[in-house]
Formats: sequence, C-alpha cells, structure tokens
Amino acid sequence: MQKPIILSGIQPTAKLTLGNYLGAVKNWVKLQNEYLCYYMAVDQHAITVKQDPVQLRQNTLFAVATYLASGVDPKTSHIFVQSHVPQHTQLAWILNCFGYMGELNRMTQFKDKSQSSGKNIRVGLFTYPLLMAADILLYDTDLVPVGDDQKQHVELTRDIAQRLCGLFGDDTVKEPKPYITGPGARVMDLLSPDRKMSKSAENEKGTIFLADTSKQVEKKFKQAVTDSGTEVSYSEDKLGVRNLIDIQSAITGRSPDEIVSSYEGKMYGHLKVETAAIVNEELAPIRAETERYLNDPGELENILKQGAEKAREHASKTIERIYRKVGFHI
Ligand code: AQP
Repeated sequence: MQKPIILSGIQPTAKLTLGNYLGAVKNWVKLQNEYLCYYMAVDQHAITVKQDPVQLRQNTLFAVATYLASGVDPKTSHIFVQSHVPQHTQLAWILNCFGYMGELNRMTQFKDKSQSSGKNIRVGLFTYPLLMAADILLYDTDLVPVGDDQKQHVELTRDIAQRLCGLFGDDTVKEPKPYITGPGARVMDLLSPDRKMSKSAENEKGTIFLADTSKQVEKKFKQAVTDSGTEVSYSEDKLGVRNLIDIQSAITGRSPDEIVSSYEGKMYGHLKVETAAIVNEELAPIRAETERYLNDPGELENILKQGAEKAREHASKTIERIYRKVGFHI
C-alpha cells in the first residue's frame, strides 16, 4: 500500500537557522519511514524578496546539504530544488486564476513582510501563498508539517482544493491537512524572544545559524535576553528563559518540567552555558557533514537530479490531470 505523502520546504533566503532545524528538518528525519516525503529547497519563494543570485545558489546547495547531513535519506525521501520542477509555476498560474484577492489580503505573512520591503513591494510577495498551494497540491499531499505561523497557508490550500473539486470533480486535487509538530515548533529570537528566530532578522546576534562556529553559538547564547529575575522557571512572562528551555527540550526530548527541576538553585548563566553546549553537541556533526557534502558537488548534484526526476514524475501527472479539468487542449 502507498504510504501517505508529506511535503515540506525551506526558503534558501540565507543559511538555515536553528529554528529551521528544530522546527522542520529534525522532524522531517523522523517522518521519512512512515511517509513518502518530498523535501524541497524553495528557491522560487526566495525571490519574492531581494536576493543576490550568487548567494541564492550557494544557500540553495547549503539547504540541501543540511537536509542530507541531518539524516534525510535520499533513498527513501525525494530531495529536490523547486525550480528544477517546472510544474510548480505551471500550477501556480492556474491557482492565480482561482484564488481570490480577499483570501490573499488576509495572509499575515504578507502584511509582516511587505512592511520591510519599502515602497516597491513585489507582486510575488502577495501571490506566493498560491505558489505554496501549488507546491502542496502537485504531489497529492496528505500532510504538510507546519509551525503555527504556516497554518494559514495550509488552510488557504484546503479552501482552494475544495473550490477546484467543487468545480471540476472530487478527483481534481487532494485536500491536504496540516501536521503540527511538537516541542521546538517555534524557536524564538535570542535577543527579542517575542519574535520567532528568523534567517533574515535585522540583528544576526539573535539568530543561531547552522553554519555558526561553536564559539559563535556560545557567544550568542551568553548574550541571550532573559529578564531581571534569577530563578529558572517555565512561564509566559519569562519568554527568553522559556525559549532556552524549549530549545533544550526539542533537542534532548526531556520535558520542560524536568529541565526546570534540574536548575534548582542555579542561575540563568548555567542555563545559557548548558543550552549552548547542548546545541553545539547536536549541531557539530551536522556542520561537519554539511561541509563534506558541499565539498563534493558531484554527489550533491546527483542526488538533486534524481530527486527532481522523481518529483517531475509525480508532478507531471497532476498537471496533466488539472490541465484537462480546466479545459486546456493537451
Ligand atoms: N524560528 C522557527 N522556529 C520553528 N520553526 C521555524 N521555521 C522557520 N523558522 C522557525 C520552519 O522552517 C520551515 C521553513 O521556513 P522558511 O525558512 O521557508 O520560512 P520562514 O518560516 O518564513 O522562516 P524565516 O527564517 O523567518 O524566513 P525568511 O527570513 O527567509 O523570511 C517552516 O516549516 C517553518 O515553520
């Protein structure tokens, strides 16, 4: 029997962060035995904001190397670059013709990101949820692993799927469901713990990049914002402390309560130093393996070629089906 299909991707707008790793890639590894997984580097989403072409290409390879180094297995999962599969933009155009302005106006990510885009806001930044819907619908995806902030995109995809099936029949596209991941679903910025850790944050000192050295990681955790108290506890009014506990919990699998009780009588300084050590222990082998892949472009290109072939195989069938349904002559 065919396994249920999972699809996920990361924008290579910069080198990946601890947030991307704990919120996405680490979970991808756990999902790959139970599901048939399509994991992408979504370079077409990345150009909705300004990119340096040389950096974009490097960041795309870095993302893919990180997936592999973290344990995503190219023998069981399909790893590919979005722009290698032209069906994504083919379906995105169709969805542009079936999505509504009102739906896109409600997307909170557009509101957030357009504020930092100056006055020339790219049209793609407004319509990219439809490209994301195309990404999902192309593979007859059952489940999309998402953090809280991405739930809205899956909801939009479900609405559009229902609309298409209503117009053209139930077999037009498959309606996906969000798959909300556990602890680590939201890693916060170390300097502004009320905001999620982001690749493109203005101040890089609040973000742990997977390419950071151990020393850089230690320094960033040392400077992490906590609060004026001293006692380690897990509560809504101690966002900085809570974030460090969540990071430890996502890596070690220990519950926040267990972690808090191990800090009885200790200060914030201990929590910061030990969180940095736990993060470094997790990331050091991934960092080394990522480097190894990047130094062997032949192997990486081979994996990407095979991944794209598998992805195109599925995507071309879906696009042909939808082309027929909407009335294109093929
Ligand atoms: N801080 C985070 N905590 C948990 N999960 C996170 N993800 C991203 N940041 C965190 C998860 O990573 C996947 C892909 O995200 P993305 O990089 O494509 O887009 P994003 O969520 O908009 O991340 P950034 O870093 O803030 O993007 P930029 O700076 O490029 O705009 C998703 O599964 C997401 O939940």
